[in-house]
Amino acid sequence: MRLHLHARALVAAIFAASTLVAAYGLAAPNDYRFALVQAQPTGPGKTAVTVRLLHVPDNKPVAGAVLFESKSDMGPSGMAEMPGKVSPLSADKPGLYRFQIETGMAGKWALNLGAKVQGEADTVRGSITFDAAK
Ligand SMILES: [Cu+2]
Repeated sequence: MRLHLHARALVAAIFAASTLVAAYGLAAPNDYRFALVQAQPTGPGKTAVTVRLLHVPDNKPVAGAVLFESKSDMGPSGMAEMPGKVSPLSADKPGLYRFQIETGMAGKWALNLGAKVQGEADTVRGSITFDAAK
């Protein structure tokens, strides 16, 4: 009898765990979106860029993502070969991510990002466009 109860509890636990995995497994990297919050000149040829990472289905900001890849170039101005050095800055709110970018030329720039999000196996990728002043 005891063994029987334990077996049932174990089956229930396994079922609950697999349901949980299935639920999380449904989240896909394209459920996420990067959005520009602010691009602010911080000196000659320098721009501080703040982005928000959103979970699109519920429109909630995603905190604690690890943005392990950040590259900037002038692709939106037809100069994809012109890079800008990107350095991470600390952001003051959960779900916001900030970068200092060496934008040596005024115009439209792209910031291409790759992130690891909690509970998401695949890398989340996205790109935003921002304006850099001279
Ligand atoms: Cu350029």
